This record gives sequence, structure tokens and C-alpha cells, in this order.
Amino acid sequence: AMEGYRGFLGLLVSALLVGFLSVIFVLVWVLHYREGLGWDGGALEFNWHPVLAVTGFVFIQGIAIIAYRLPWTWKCSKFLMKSIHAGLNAVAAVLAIISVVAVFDYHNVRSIPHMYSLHSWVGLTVVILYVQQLILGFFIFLLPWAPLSLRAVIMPIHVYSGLLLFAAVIATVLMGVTEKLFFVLKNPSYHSFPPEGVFTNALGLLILIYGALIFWIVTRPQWKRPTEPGS
Ligand code: ASC
Repeated sequence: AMEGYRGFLGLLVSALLVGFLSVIFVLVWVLHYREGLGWDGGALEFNWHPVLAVTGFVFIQGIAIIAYRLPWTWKCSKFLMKSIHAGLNAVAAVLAIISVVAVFDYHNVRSIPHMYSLHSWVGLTVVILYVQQLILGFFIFLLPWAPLSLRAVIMPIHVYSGLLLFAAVIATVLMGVTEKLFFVLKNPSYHSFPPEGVFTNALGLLILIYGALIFWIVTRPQWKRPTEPGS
């Protein structure tokens, strides 16, 4: 048991480090290589989009996914842990929505068409389904009214949907990074390996590795929260 715990801690610290580094990288990208941050209808406002997507929709969502796996919380009430899981996902949803608002606002000011790219199709779908997952989870699992039989039917769907959405968010971020680099790296162009291109490629890799670590942690049966009778 102690061995399994040490293995868990090593992976948890690795995941948190890689996730935190992803947030640092996206900040360095917009603050150092791009124009910085602001709410001006221009590039400064657009730059909130990657920052909030990576911070909220990737990093915080990843922590929400593994909330039940933290062994020192296993003595906490199930309701408290559900509240933390729901609360982190709610914060992630709000940041994701603000990140989308920033892009729509930027497109409006610049008269750029909305929703033409694959990134936007998958991304908006994922935001809408994520909010739906949050609302369904709130009413079915957090509030005390739903019968156990309904919870038992919905739980596998909730777990599958949550992991699928997390994977789709990461795929969306990789598409977003790629299209942004092709848009902005003109002189020198992306294909000439400029520092911003290499650095932001590394950001994409970090996000993929973060997803891989979260997915590993959450799929180890031995690291699941012990079930209590009647839950
Ligand atoms: C819950 C809860 C669980 C699941 C389970 C579904 O609300 O705390 O562990 O749903 O009852 O099978």
C-alpha cells in the first residue's frame, strides 16, 4: 500500500509540475512573444483566449478530474469532495466561457468571421457539452434528490463523458496553437523554426503530457477512493 502511495505522489507531483509549467509557458507566449494582455478589443484581448483556456479548461479541469484520487482526502466526506470536484469544474467552465467571449469580441472588432475553423467547431461544442455535464452532475450527483438507481446508470456515462471532454479540450488547444502560429508567424515564417514557434510547440507538448499523466492517474483502479456503503 505504501509503495502504491509513493507511486501516486510521484505522478501527482509530475502532473502538477507539467500543468503549472504549461500555464507559465502560455503566459510567456502572450507576454513575451505576443502583445501582452488587456481588454481592448484587439490583440491584447484575444490573448486572454489561450491563457484562460490553458489555465481553466486544461490545468484546473485536470485537477478536478483527479480530486477523488488524493488519498489524504479519503477521510473527508463524499459531499465535500463532490463539492470540490464540482467547484473546480465550475471555475474551469467560467474561465472557458470568458476565453470564448474574448475571441468573439476580438472577431467583432476586427470584422473577422466567427466559427469557420475546425478549432472553433470542436471548441464551442466542447464548452457547451462541458456546461451540460456540469449541470447534469450538479443535479444528479451533488444534490441529494436523485435516486441511487439513476446515479448508478448515469455514473459510467458521466465518467466517460468527462474524460472524452478533457481529451477533446486538449485536442482543441493543440489545433488552436497550430492555427495561431500559422496565422502570426510570417516573417520569419513558422517553417523556418523561429523561437516563438519552437517555444509554443513545446507548450503543446507539455499540455499533451499533462493530459497523459492525468489520464494515467485517473485510470489506475488501485488509486480510486474506497467506496462507502450506500454511496
Ligand atoms: C453518487 C455517488 C456515487 C455514485 C454511485 C453511482 O452520487 O456518491 O458513488 O453516485 O452512487 O453508482
